[in-house]
Amino acid sequence: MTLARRLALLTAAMAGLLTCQDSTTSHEPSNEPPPEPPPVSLGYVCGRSFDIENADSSMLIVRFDVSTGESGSLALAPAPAGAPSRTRLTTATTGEVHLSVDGVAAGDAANAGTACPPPDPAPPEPQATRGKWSAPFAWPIVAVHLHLLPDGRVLSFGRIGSPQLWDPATGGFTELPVSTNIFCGGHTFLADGRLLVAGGHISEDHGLPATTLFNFSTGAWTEAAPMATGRWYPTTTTLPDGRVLAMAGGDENGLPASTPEIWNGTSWSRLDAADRVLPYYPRAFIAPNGQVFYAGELQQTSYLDVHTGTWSPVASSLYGSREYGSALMYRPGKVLIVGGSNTPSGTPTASAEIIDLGDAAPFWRYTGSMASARRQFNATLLPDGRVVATGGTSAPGFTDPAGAVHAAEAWDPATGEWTTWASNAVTRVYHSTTILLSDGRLLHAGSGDGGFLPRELSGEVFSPPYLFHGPRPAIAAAPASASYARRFFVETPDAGTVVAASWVRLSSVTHAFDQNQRFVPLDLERTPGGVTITAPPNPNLAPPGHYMLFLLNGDGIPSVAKIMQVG
Ligand SMILES: [Cu+2]
Repeated sequence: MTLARRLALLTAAMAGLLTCQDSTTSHEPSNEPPPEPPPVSLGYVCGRSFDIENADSSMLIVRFDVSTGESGSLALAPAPAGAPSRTRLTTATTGEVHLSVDGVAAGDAANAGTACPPPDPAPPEPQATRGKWSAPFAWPIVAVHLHLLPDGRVLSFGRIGSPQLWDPATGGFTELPVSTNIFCGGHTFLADGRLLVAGGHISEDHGLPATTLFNFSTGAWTEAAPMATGRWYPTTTTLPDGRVLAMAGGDENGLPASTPEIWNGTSWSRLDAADRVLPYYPRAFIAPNGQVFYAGELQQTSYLDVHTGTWSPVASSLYGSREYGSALMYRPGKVLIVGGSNTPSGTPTASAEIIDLGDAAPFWRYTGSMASARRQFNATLLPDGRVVATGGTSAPGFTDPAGAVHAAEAWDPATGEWTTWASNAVTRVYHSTTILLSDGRLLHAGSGDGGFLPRELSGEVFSPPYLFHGPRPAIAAAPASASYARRFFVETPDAGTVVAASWVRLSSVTHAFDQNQRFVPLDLERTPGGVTITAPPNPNLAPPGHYMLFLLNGDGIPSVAKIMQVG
């Protein structure tokens, strides 16, 4: 302790004594000197980043409070001999940071608002702004139906040939023969991670009533009790209680399968009250109120209450019908519909609309338009909650490859704007598919096996720009499962710089619509050695099943995901 510090303490103690002599209250003078300031220093770096130095030879836990209300705690590494340790803190919000250790102030630093220099002094490579496509690589079948399994592998099937399992880690394929023709079925993942395929192919517009289950842990297909009617081009939706709704499609006789059915785990029951003819592959999502939201392709969007079988109108979308457009729920209760054609095989649109089902009176409004009009394309969620459009055609007609769009485009919900990214090599239109892989890349495959198109026996992998922006945060450990409204701890060596976390439900896509994907932002608190995440309060926001857990740092760079079972 310095002499000045000792004198200051002595003066303070004497002042305390003098005060107490005149006092009739019980304020006893404290013989304890005020605690020494922790051996910690805080300095602003740039952006929302600060450096914290620890001069102590043992690990220290510090608490940080940002003037915006954000707070958390961090573990500071012990100081190596002769120099303090340094830990980077990136705040999620912009404000002054106050540090403390065991309630003792340890420093303040304002956010000076300085822009961070680019991570590399060299001019940025084009992939840092536009991303990068791999060369096409052989795929044994046309991947008309594409799914990310709970173990991170990829299942695909099409019209010709057996289903194929692809392991992104090795690039190897495994054939998985199935006895039912599940081409043109609808599919979604059950709460336990098995894939349910409803229906299948007899001929054009004529569907099978089959129920086919795929177990990723055994690689086995099994037949379960069939539906009451055949379905060709139906949609299946995993309900908040783990049951599955099957809607629409063509039946065995080529007539509309207008009565929805519900799978309870062993058998189907008809929802007669909900009888309604809908176009193929309805774009359906679980809404925050627990009902099924029908977002198209019809212009009139509506809720289906599966408990009563009642349809109720929500709002009419603005553009019109969106045949072979895409749709997704980009946040719980927020839906994007994009592209498609207002008349059958008509000229496609580049426009996109959004609705927030959390509004008192939800309504559709336009967001930014894509650079290219598209139909027969895919819209896919990224770990940061943006949406990428891939493939499709801008030409009128059912699937004219002359209008093929090769550029990927990314939509940012924060701005409503689309950004054009790099172009892939292969024309992928009708029967093209795209999914998010657990390493944050996209797999784009399929096209053909219909529509008088070439059979594209290949896949391409897209690395979005965020994979060229510097080191990725890592997940050292995360629980295998999570329960609603409960907290769970995710261990990461990058706790100081992780500012966001998300769940992305596994993809199960065909015909321009993913019946399973969904994006759920997660609340996180930085805690020593990791982050503590609070799961959403109920299954309406995240229906039971498997999700990729991503951590994202302050530069928007995602970790490799850990796949968790939510329920
Ligand atoms: Cu088809």
